[in-house]
Amino acid sequence: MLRKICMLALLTAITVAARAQQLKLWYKSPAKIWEDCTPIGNGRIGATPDGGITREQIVLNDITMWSGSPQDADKADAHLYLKQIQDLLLKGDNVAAQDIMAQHFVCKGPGSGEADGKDLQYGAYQLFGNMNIRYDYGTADTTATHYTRNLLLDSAVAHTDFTLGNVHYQRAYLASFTADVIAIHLTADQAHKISFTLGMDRPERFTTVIAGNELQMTGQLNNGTDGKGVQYMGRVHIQQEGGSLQAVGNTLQLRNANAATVYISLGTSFKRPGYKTFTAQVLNRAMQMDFTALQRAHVRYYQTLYGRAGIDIGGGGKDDLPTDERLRTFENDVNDNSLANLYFQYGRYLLISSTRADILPPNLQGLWANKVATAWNGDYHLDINIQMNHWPLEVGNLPMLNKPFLTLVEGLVQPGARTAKAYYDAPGWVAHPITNVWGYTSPGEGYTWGAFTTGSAWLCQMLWAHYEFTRDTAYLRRLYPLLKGSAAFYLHAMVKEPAHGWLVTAPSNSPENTFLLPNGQQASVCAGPTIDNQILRKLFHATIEAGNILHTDVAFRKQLEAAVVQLPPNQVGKDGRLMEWLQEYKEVEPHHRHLSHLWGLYPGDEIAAGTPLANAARASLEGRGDDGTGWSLAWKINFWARLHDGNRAFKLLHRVLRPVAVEAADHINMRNGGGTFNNLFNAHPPFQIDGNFGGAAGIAEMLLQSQQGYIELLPALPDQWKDGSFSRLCARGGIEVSASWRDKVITKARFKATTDAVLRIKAGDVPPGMRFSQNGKTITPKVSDGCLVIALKKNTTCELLPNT
Ligand code: FUC
Repeated sequence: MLRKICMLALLTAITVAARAQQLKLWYKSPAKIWEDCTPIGNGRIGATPDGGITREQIVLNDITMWSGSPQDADKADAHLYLKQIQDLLLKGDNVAAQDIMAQHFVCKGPGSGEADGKDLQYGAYQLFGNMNIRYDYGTADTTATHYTRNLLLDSAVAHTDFTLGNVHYQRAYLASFTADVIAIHLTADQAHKISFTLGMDRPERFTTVIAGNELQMTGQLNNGTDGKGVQYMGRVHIQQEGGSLQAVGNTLQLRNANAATVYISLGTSFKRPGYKTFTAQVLNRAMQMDFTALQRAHVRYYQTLYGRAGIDIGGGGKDDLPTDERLRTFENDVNDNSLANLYFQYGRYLLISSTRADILPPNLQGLWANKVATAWNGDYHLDINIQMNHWPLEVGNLPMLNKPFLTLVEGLVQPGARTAKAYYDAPGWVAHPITNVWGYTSPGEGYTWGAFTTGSAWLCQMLWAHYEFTRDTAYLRRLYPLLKGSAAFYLHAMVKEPAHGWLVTAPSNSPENTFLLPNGQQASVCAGPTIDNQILRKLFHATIEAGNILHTDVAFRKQLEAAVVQLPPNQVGKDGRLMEWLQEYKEVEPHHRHLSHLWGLYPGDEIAAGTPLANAARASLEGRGDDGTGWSLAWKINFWARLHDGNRAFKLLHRVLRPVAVEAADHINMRNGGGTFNNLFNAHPPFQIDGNFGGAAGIAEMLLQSQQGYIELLPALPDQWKDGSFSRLCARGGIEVSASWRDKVITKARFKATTDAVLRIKAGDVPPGMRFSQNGKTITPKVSDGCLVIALKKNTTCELLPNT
């Protein structure tokens, strides 16, 4: 009985701890720049209201709002030059190899247009449009008091509240997960006080009309050939209580209403030729519901995702400070533990809000863009960015959000097979460092960065991670052809390097980095950069394991087994650092933002804490320093967590949360200056969402790891996080883990199997004086290889409890 009570108390403590928080972003004044605005989104459409008092701008987004079109950017006879390039690289004449590459081994045509591809076939993700609202308070004095603006993470609803002339006004904004519209609800605590004029526009390519009571915006983006690209339509309806509504020019004007709801329906022709009917149907259906019903359904659905995991770093926090002030305070005073809770859940919130089954994965800005020419075309970069966007997904218990990513990668197989033939005369499929929604797989337009060859294998590793976490064999069956096609490509495309007989990729880059050849010349193209070797080891092992599980392709597996041992091993240089290239080159920029050669430490798993290679990785990290762009800082949190250095990981988290100046919004900084905008969007700068996701993943990595075949509890806990708990983070092997700790020592934990699983816990992470319990009975785990081992059937749990 007592045990049962203990168990109940444990369960309650863990879930309550995670739920007790009211996590929100909040501010005392309207947004001054777009990066102050609170983002809402339902995975397909979204908005960023600025909360203006007399004028409000609400940027609207649709994740399919892409210019450009499918294209064949492959140079069909590139493979004729491959051997020559490879020979030169293996001889050490990288510069001569590059000269040939500049002509023959880049894409055909302008590619991404040096990150300015809006009017090219490459295209760009862009804003849908702006909704502009002019409020009329019937008074010249529009000074507001008691102003607040917030975004509630528990409900995915944003608000603006203020008092003006003794009237209290409230606006609520949501991007409904269930009704698929954006809705804004406006109320006042006195009758007849809601008056506004509402219009829509965008910087180019749009027409607005009023049809009946409906404001419509339509247009067509450039496809980069004849101008006839993606078509779009936005529809806006206002449902009012009292007052009068009329069309004035191309705007809707509401006068003296008691309350109003603005319903916004957005759609494009991207994979939806019937977008006009779709937007009408969605709008009509949504308007059957009043705002309260709409909000209730929205919140209920959202919480089924959001509520799947949480953390609660105890020891206080400054939740009562407005978020912008809070960031500034945290810069000099790290005693704000609940900021980590907020940042972790904000990452999960952004992920839930920016991707949705079978549409598209979050792009460089997730779902939120306020320009037509988004930085780097707002595309999908395969040399860190799209992968980082998915890092918190598995550990953060949102595995279902993996689908759009899988669909995007599946779309690369066909064009990637054409690219594989054209450049390497190889079977299978390959993609280079950038892609878009049109299946771009060709190399980039510049060989210094565009020759990176294993971005597509890295995609496979990410998709394989979903299997590692879930053990879902139906999923594995769908994934397997992708793995096989990718492995087949590299198997064929690699060559033997002469010094050791290792199998290497050639040509390739260590992403975006440049080195000095022994003769002092600078080069970027190389053979067998460390990252390629690490990624391919993982890809080959994963493909072998997958083939094994699915009982298929014995002969192919044998080939992979023979090849995988011929990949170059990780090498340590004279200076003790892990080598980034096959040779010990000096890098041109020692603090370069990419840390590609540490891939094997994170997200890979071949470098484990406490090993000599981990020391080399540490030396490399020390060499690169603790500054960087937003995503680079976020990556470093994960690296330090994997090295089990919690305090250093915390230092990097602190860096990620460094407030950036307003000017950072419009300037690209490639070297350092990463940090966070007022709305907690990560700053590369400019805004780039990968750092948000990398940061959230890093926090989880500090609390739980499972990449070495066993669970590590609190592997990198900083001194700052003395007490706390987390709930339902996921470990590989289909296990949800919840735990509490005090004075940095585990006090209780719970493990739930989401499939038939073998729970393996690092024995050293279980403090003395604790026991395992299942169904109220103490159980004794087996001990094997330094782990405590317990078999768990699907949907069963076991607990780790204090002995008394
Ligand atoms: C890679 C990075 C840049 C930037 C871009 C979108 O090229 O090297 O820093 O994040 O992607």
